[in-house]
Amino acid sequence: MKLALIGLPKCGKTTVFNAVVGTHKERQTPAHSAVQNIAMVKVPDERLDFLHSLFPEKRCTPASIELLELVGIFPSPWEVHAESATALALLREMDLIVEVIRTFPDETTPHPKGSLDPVRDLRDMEQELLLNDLLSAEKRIDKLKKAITKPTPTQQKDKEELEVLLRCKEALDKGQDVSTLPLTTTQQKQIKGFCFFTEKPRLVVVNVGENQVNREFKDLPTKAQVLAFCGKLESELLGLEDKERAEFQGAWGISEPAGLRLLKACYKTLNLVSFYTMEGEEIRVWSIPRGETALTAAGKIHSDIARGFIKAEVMSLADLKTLGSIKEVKAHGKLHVVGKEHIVQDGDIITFRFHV
Ligand SMILES: Nc1nc2c(ncn2[C@@H]2O[C@H](COP(=O)(O)OP(=O)(O)OP(=O)(O)O)[C@@H](O)[C@H]2O)c(=O)[nH]1
Ligand SMILES: [Mg+2]
Repeated sequence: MKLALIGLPKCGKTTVFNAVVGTHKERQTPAHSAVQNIAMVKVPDERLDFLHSLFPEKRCTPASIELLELVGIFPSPWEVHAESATALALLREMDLIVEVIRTFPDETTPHPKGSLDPVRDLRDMEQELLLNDLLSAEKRIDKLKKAITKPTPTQQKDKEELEVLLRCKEALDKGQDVSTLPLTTTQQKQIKGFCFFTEKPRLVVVNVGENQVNREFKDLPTKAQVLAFCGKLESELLGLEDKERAEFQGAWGISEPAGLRLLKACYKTLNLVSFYTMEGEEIRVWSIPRGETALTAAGKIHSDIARGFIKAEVMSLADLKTLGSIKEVKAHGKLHVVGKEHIVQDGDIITFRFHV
């Protein structure tokens, strides 16, 4: 899973990045100048820790997320980055976009627009994403309009693609996201290659000042989940020892570290469920979209497991926790044998039986 932090210059993207990643060794050296920071973040998972406590001899593999901080996506009169085009191309590859906006005052680093206005900044950012989608759609529409006048082997396909792109353009012209369009699966496939920004799940992070730590932002013009935290405080928090950190959190009224809140919000926004496997020497967590079947889960691990799927044995992590051991789970009839159609629940522990 890949996420990118985007925002206006000096809105605190690096500070938010540090608050999520800490100073850990997961940091990597960016391959592009359009990427300011990049890291693989291990997702903290209490359920995985619990399974590991039952089977300490097994290797434990947590989920990880690739987090990027992109530079200069938003061309504006005061700052145009040469890397904008690369940053936009990279942003198209992301599973989720995190929009960072700033409300912290800082006289030494003034807001590039001269004042603090989160509603304006979010609107501008959304507008920029939307305009970029409109440009991509229009470019292709022009090409297709010419192409369909000639009797080519792809004429029919081109006509259908043009039809769906015209609908996207119509929505974008009205300021609506592509994600709001009711499209058939075929139509979704037809526009998949464009990786429209307004089709991607988004999260908003308000980087607040030290005097606004528990402020909520309910009036922002977005349907996305909004998280507010003070990036600067949160990154300082990560540098502390456990005891000190707990005191610090308590004193500031921070219930959960920002990094963890952000990761949880990502899972929620992407509508993912986690399931666990404990085969062989390894305990591992996997994610698939909510509502998917055991067959999809099998395919997530290996195409062979999906191809040769016979059945799956499923228990819930909650039952294992309550009953204390797999033996007790079995004794209470809580280990279920299911077929391909089983809808995977968050916290399922699955053993796949397959034959290839
Ligand atoms: N007081 C305060 N200052 C902050 C906060 N977050 C960031 N800053 C300061 O604002 C300045 C810019 O923060 P960065 O995190 O570098 O912002 P950025 O968006 O990564 O900046 P660029 O990548 O250069 O565009 C730094 O001097 C930070 O110390 C905050 O929550 N409170
Ligand atoms: Mg930065």
